[in-house]
Amino acid sequence: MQARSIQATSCRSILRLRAPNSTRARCVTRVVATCKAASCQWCHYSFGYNKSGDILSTLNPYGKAYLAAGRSADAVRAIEGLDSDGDGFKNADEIAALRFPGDATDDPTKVAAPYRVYTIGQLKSLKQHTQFLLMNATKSDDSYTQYAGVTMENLLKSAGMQAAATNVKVYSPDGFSTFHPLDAPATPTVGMYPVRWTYPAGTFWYNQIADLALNPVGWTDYSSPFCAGRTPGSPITVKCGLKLLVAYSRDGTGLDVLPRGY
Ligand SMILES: [Ca+2]
Ligand SMILES: [Ca+2]
Repeated sequence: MQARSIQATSCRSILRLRAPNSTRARCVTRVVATCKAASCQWCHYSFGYNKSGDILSTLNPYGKAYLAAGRSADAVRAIEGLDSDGDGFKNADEIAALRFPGDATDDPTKVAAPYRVYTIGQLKSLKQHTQFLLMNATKSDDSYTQYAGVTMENLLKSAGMQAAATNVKVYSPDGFSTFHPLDAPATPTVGMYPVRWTYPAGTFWYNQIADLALNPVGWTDYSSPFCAGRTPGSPITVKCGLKLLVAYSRDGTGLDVLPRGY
């Protein structure tokens, strides 16, 4: 399992580096003064969801070289001997070392931070947490859904979080990231989700206009079996409260994982 996970990390990194918008995850760290909300804004403040703007401004040197070479598997090979970011290491050597060939501050001499890989079985051996909530999305449908997993707080405790730790940053395989303070600041901001926090209890709302099962232009999926028996306006009770959760199942079904080999 661990070996496969390492392989997966490698492939995902290569894919991320091959993507023209590969700078998102790294740049949010370095331009945090500009992109305060999330890494989405690194591309979309200059290249919008409506595809307007200057997409070249979102590319790092490796992305620009990849674009110039034709954005293909052949393009990756064509530029592998270049040192796109000018840090003294060829692109291929950086990719092989799981470093970033478009980031001059990152190179194969850097030592990876300590990490721990969890299997699903190991996650299930930790204290479990289940919560039903409205998944309120911006670019896809909303849904009432029940998730099961481990709270981020308990996962970090299990992993041996350092006492001096103040926050975590969660990366998705495509490079997006979210920042989470361990504790809520004195003045929380919109969109900030602390780790050690119980979120306000929700209410179950139902509207036929919103129901995708009844209205093709609706926006809410009520198909979860955990919606059964709930009445509009009824409070949603979650044992131990809503938490920041590392979930592995949704409505009783395992969440998607990368296929073998990725
Ligand atoms: Ca380089
Ligand atoms: Ca580099």
